Amino acid sequence: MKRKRALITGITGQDGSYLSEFLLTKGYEVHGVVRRSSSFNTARIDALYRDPHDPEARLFLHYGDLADGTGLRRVLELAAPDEVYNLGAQSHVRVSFDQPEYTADIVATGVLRLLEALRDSMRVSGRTVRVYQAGSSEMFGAAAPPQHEGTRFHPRSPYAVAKVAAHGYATNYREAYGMFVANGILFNHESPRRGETFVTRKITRAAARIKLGLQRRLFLGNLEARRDWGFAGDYVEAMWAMLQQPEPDDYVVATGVSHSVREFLAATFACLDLDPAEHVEVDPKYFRPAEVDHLLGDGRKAREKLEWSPKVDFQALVQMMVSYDLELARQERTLLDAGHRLAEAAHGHD
Ligand code: NAP
Ligand code: G4F
Repeated sequence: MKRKRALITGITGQDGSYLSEFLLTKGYEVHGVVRRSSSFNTARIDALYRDPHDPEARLFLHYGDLADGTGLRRVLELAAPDEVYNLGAQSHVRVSFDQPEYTADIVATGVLRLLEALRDSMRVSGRTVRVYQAGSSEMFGAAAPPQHEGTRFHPRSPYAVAKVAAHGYATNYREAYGMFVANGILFNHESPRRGETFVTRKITRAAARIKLGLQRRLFLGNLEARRDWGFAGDYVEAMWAMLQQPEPDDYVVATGVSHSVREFLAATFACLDLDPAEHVEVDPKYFRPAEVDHLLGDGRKAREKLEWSPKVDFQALVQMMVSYDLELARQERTLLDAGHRLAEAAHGHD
């Protein structure tokens, strides 16, 4: 039987790495769009990569950017995917207030570029391609919890506004051209691979470094915001399941449990027997011009139609991230201590 081929934008990100792993395990040939950068940006997928000359290689990377429609068309031609997962984004909400135009270009117009490229490529090739669009619970913004597929969007940041536009484009291409485009509305999902400036990873990384004497203080913003936090490894399975359905649709993916940033902080510090009061300070620099106070997902539709439910709960997620960051901190400590010993030895020879 012919191998299925998937193309992933944002393959170097948190979700892209878990999704690649998942699809490779399922027997897919996986193609990924990688941005050119002055230093390597593939750390999260390096373990999956094999030289393309290896006949066993099933992961292929292509330079591309959601800002560059011509390049996307070329990648589509080369990869000839059955499924496209559009995960690429400037995904940091706070940064979107500093770079609103860029965020809109990648998060909203980037989707339009991809859908247009796909529409043409399907017409020319006669093949059908299924598309996953990475929507976000941020689109709900100020809407009262719990939020579900029918909840009205009330976006509170340039990022969220752009995701609402992207959601609209995806729905429009479904209705106008009959394209199979599924909108995932995913609530926050984290992991040891989470970017270091999102609040969960910022906390687990800092706590581990504090424990090993590598830093003393942690500065955070709003501690009262509540999020429905799940594990990224679970959530990518829901993305795939959406593209295996007979019809494209919209799905909320969430745990149905929310915690405050303060609770995440307390759970993390408790794992390491540390007291947040001794180390954590609030710095208004991290407040947002408009905050999203409470995200809590009602994921009944995904449970029923996709038969998806999360396997990792809040406490297990915190523990997983703390364990990983503690190991990283240990490595950092070891290097630092070895450096000190070398410096002392060198002094001894002065
Ligand atoms: P992430 O770790 O920030 O990864 C974003 C990915 O997008 C990276 O591979 C990044 O490449 C790539 N990218 C950035 N700008 C691009 C551009 N101009 N063209 C092509 N690719 C570009 O995000 P994530 O947490 O994996 O999230 C994946 C997707 O789900 C995003 O669309 C995000 O907005 C959405 N989402 C995430 C969550 C969550 O809680 N994680 C929840 C809901 C929705 P570099 O590695 O080169 O930077
Ligand atoms: O971890 P965050 O930056 O994630 P946020 O804003 O919820 O966005 C993430 O989840 C969305 C899904 O709902 C995704 F679409 C999006 O791409 C991204 O993955 O912030 C979580 C909360 C916020 O209320 C923020 O104000 O934590 C609060 N917070 C408090 N101190 C902080 C900090 N956030 C960050 N990043 N850094 C702080 O120091």
